[in-house]
Amino acid sequence: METYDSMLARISAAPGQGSRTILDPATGEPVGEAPVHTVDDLEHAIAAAAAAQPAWAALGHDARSAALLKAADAVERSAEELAQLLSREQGKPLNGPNARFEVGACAAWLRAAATTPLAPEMVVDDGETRAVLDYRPIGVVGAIGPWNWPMMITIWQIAPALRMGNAVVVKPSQNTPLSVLALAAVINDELPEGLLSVVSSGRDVGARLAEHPAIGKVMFTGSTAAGKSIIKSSAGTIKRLTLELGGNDAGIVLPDADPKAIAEGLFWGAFINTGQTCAALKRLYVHDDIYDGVCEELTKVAAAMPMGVGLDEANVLGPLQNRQQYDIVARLVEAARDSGARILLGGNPDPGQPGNFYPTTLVADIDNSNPLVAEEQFGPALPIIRYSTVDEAIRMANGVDVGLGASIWSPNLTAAREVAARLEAGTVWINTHGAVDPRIPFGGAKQSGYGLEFGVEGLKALGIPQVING
Ligand code: TXE
Repeated sequence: METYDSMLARISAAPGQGSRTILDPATGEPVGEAPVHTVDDLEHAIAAAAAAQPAWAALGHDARSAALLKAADAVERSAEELAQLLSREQGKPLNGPNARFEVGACAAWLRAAATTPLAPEMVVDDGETRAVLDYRPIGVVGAIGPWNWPMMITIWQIAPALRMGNAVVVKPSQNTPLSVLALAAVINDELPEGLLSVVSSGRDVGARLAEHPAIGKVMFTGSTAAGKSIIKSSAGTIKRLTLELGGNDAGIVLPDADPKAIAEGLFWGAFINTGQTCAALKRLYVHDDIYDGVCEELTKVAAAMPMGVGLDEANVLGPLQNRQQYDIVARLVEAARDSGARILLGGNPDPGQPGNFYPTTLVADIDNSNPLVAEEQFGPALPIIRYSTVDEAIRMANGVDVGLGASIWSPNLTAAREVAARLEAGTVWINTHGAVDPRIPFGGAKQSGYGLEFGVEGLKALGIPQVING
C-alpha cells in the first residue's frame, strides 16, 4: 500500500534534475519538488507514446475498457493520498465539493469512458449502397490542463483518448504539476509503458506540444487567450482540437422563485472550488420583486460556510490557488466598491493572513457594465444584478463574448426551459448550476471554445471518423 510520502517521492524531481518548489497556497509551506521537464523530455515522451500506441489500439475496445476500469480501481485505492496532495497543492479543502469529491470524480469519469457503448453505425444499407461509420484512433493526443481542477480535467482529457486507442502526453499547469503527476503514476500502474506520460513544464513546452507534428489532437482547458495561441500553433498540421476556454456564466432568477429554497444551490453554483471553476455562476441576475430576499438568503448561507486551510476537515472553502488569481479578484472587487456598489459580505481581505485567502464576497446594486460583471473573476466574489423584465435579463446574460454555462431558477419548469432556450451557452441548467455528468455532453458556445466532452460525443471526439462504403 502506497503512503502519501512514497507517492510524493516517486513523482518528485530526481537529484540533479531541474526542479521547482511547489508552495501550499493556504500556508506558503513547501509541498514538494516538481520536476521541470524540457523540450527534449517532451520529445522523449512523444516518441514513447508513438511507440506504445499501435499495440494499445490493436487491443480493441473491450481490453482497453478493462484496463481503464482497473485504473479507476487504482485511483480509488489511492484516493486519500491523492486528495491530500491535491488539497495541499491546489488549496481546495478535503471536504465539501472539493478534493475528495474531485478524486471520486476521476474514478467515475474513467468508468464512464470505459463503459459508454460505441458501435459502428450503419448509415445506409438499401440493397445498393452500404456505408458504415466508425472511429479509428488518432494516434498521440496532447492534453494541456489548468490548475483549478487539475486531476479531474486531466481525466476528462485522457480517459476518452485512451478508450479510443490513443496514447497521451499531458502538459499540466505549472501551478499544479504534482497532482497530475501523482494521478498519472497511479493510473500508469495499470497501463503499458510509455502510453501515458506527463511533461511537467510551463507554457513554452505547452506551445511546442501544440505545434508538434506527431500530435494528432490537442485537448485544452484553460484561458481564452491560451486557446487562441493553441489554435495558431496547431494550424501547421491541421490538428483536431477540443477547446474548453472557461466563461462568465450568468444565472437568472425568475420572479416566482423562492429565495430561501434556492439560496444554497445558488451559493454552490457560484462558490464551488472557491469560485475557481470554469462553469461556475459568475453573474447573478435577480428580478426586482425578490431581489432583496435573494440577497438576504444568499448572504445567510454564504456567511455560514467556513473558509480555511484545506487539510482542516471543517473547511469547505479554500484560498485562491495562486497570487495572480488573488490579484484579479481583489482588483475586480475594488472596481465594484469604487463604483458605489454595495458589499453585502466580505470584500476586506486580512493583510496579515498567510496564504491567498480572499473572503467570500457578495456585491449588490452593481451595474451590468462594471468590470466585476463584465470580466471573469474566477474566485469567491459574486455580483448580483437587478433586472425588471425577463427580456432585459436575457439581453444582459447574452451580452458577453463567452458562453460556457448558464442557469435559470424557477419552480415553473416550462417557463424556465423557454428562457433557457434563448440563452447563448453550451449548457443551461435549471435550478442548479455547473452540475456536470459523465453521460451528458459538455462544451462551450461563442469564445468558450468548441468540441464536446463526455458521453458518446466525447468518445467520438477522440477518434477519426471513417466511412467504409461498399
Ligand atoms: O491559464 P492559461 P492561467 C482562466 C481564469 C484565469 C485565466 C488565466 O480566468 O484567470 O484563465 O489562468 C498552458 N500554448 N482560467 O494563466 O495560461 C499553461 O501552461 C500551449 C479558466 O493559469 O490558459 C497551462 O497548462 N499551452 C480555465 C494551461 O495552458 C499554453 C481554468 C492553462 O494556462 C499556452 C484556469 C500556449 N500558448 C484558468 N499558454 C477553465 N477553462 O476552467 C498557456 N498554456
